[in-house]
Amino acid sequence: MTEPLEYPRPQALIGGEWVTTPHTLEVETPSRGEVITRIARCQAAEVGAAVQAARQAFSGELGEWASWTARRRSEWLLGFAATIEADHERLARLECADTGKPMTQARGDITACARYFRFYGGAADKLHGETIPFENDFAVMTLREPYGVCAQIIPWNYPAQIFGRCVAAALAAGNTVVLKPAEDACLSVLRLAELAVEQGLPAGALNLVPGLGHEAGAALSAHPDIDHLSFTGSPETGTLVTQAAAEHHVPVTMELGGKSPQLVFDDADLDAALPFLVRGIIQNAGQTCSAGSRLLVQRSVADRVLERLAERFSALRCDVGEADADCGPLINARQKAKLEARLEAAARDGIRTLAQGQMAERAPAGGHFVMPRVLTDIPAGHEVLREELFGPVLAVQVFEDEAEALALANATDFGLCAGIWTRDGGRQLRLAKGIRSGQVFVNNYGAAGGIELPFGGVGRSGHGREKGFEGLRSYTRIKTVALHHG
Ligand code: TXE
Repeated sequence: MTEPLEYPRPQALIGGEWVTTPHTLEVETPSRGEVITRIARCQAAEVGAAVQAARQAFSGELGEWASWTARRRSEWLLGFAATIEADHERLARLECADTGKPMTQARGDITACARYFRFYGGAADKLHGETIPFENDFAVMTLREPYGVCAQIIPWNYPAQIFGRCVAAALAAGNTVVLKPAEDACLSVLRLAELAVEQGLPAGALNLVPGLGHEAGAALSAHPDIDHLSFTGSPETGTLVTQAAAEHHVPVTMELGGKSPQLVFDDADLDAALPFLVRGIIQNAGQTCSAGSRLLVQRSVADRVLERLAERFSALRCDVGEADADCGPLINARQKAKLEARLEAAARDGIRTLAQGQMAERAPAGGHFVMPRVLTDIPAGHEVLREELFGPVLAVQVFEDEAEALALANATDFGLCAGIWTRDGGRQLRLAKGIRSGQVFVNNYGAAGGIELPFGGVGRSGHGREKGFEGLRSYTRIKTVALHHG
């Protein structure tokens, strides 16, 4: 028998203390649509206190964070990776209950979270500036300094992974953090913060202000005393956050989603490609910024690919996260209603559902499920080709040749990822260079999440890079010191 799941406290973490807020918010499990616990509802007052604590921790007035050397930070982060691994199953169960994602995916997310702490722990004491040859009577160096107080606003689709990506990098570089997790899913993040406190992270280094976007999120992005802001979410909210940060000239990193294509040519290894075409869009029920939501397939191979895709999609089963089926629910009723309205409009416009999955037998009712599906016969420029649907919906287009494939791939305001399936080496390189996006995968998709690989978008997908060493650098700024020694 599985033990009952213990939920984290419905509080905020401010200056090393767990703080109760006047109001709290309900947390619903998307798998059943039932309330399972509550979280704190921070507002401007708590956000202000958290920023102040982070500032004091950075300047040395609070706790001992400011005195920690890079090596000490490295040791703490490496130790924290092990702590996450030791709490792996509980964290995965929280992530599964909170987001509805299948247990296997939730476990993978916690493993990735631990890997971020290990990667950035290993990198913390290897980050350095340079010396620059200049005139003979000068010594010039660059110092790579932390920004100071980093504000981080993160979404609900990968709470633990994005926590790892942002928090581990910011702390490794010596910053302090005020993080606003998403109201729709943040239980794993709260548990991670509990573990960080237990493991002796100095007061104020990490502060957590759960709450609503237009309250806690807006207060944090508009706060005059933050030094850097990292946001992951929708382009619309990204614009609001950017505008608020611009008031105080705060640099921002924006990770805003995508409409990423996978291109399949007639010389592709279809056996290798098919699992990636399916997984690329059903993972996390399609609620993944880097989802491969468009399939561009060469006409000469289109029938064969579509037939095999239809077989696979028809065999997909949806169920509650704990049942570990192929696909879980969407995060909430609002996202489900939005997607269903778009699918109904698509059907009215003559778009055909080639195949779709089904609910598993005996799956409990009440969850926010939308069946994974493949759409074909899509008029050029239709909304389902342009907008991020954020559901398990693959939109198919057929192309004749490489030039048309490239034009279709780039016919989007987004530019986050792309997959290219072909054995032709010249074409691999031409397309990798020609596609407008932050990541390109050749004969794979996603590189297994590659936490070491810089990640970020162009255009409406945002700007700035997280993950990998590039992500660590982006939590620092360069100071140039020119020393005239005569
Ligand atoms: O996103 P929001 P939502 C996309 C996806 C999805 C759509 C809407 O297409 O369908 O966004 O999702 C906080 N000031 N992505 O409404 O609003 C909010 O509390 C400051 C892509 O959930 O962008 C949460 O913590 N913050 C994506 C975070 O912003 C505000 C992941 C994201 O919420 C705020 C999620 C405000 N005024 C959604 N309003 C990806 N890139 O992976 C909200 N927030």
